[in-house]
Amino acid sequence: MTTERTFSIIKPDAVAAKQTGAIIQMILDAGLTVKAMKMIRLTRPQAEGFYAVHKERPFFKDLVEYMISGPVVVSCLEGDNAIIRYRELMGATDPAKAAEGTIRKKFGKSIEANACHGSDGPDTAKVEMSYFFSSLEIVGE
Ligand code: DGI
Repeated sequence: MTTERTFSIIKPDAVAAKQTGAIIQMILDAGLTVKAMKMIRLTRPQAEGFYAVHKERPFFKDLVEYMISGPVVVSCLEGDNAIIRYRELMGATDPAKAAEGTIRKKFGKSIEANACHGSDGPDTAKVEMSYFFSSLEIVGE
């Protein structure tokens, strides 16, 4: 087993629906540890930069509008194989296709307003954590 860190966003729909606490509890119950956490409101350039990989996709403009529509809760999570384990806990991108017991099945409203984000690999996890957190803000660094 490898201890890893991953980056999470509780997205605007879930924060607005007062689901932040329930989602954090699901993360903790899954055995992941929170190493850093804060609530922020993304600016347009921050959201565009974060999702730059999708900038040619037809849904990019809507995705950015949605991500800046309200506060989000960003965090660094740690645990054995944290990246894949958090992806499994989130469920499929489209909540309609997400497995029972996943965050997106429980709280996702649509393929866009899907409650949470989690890094998809070790390289993106590093980039995404440093996009939002300095090492001073991460417990144990
Ligand atoms: O890593 P994921 O969040 O599961 O999925 P992703 O990296 O493929 O896409 C990033 C986000 O973009 C996703 O959480 C929601 C949005 N998205 C992805 N595919 C579609 C989409 N939004 C719309 N409206 N339509 C899509 O097909």
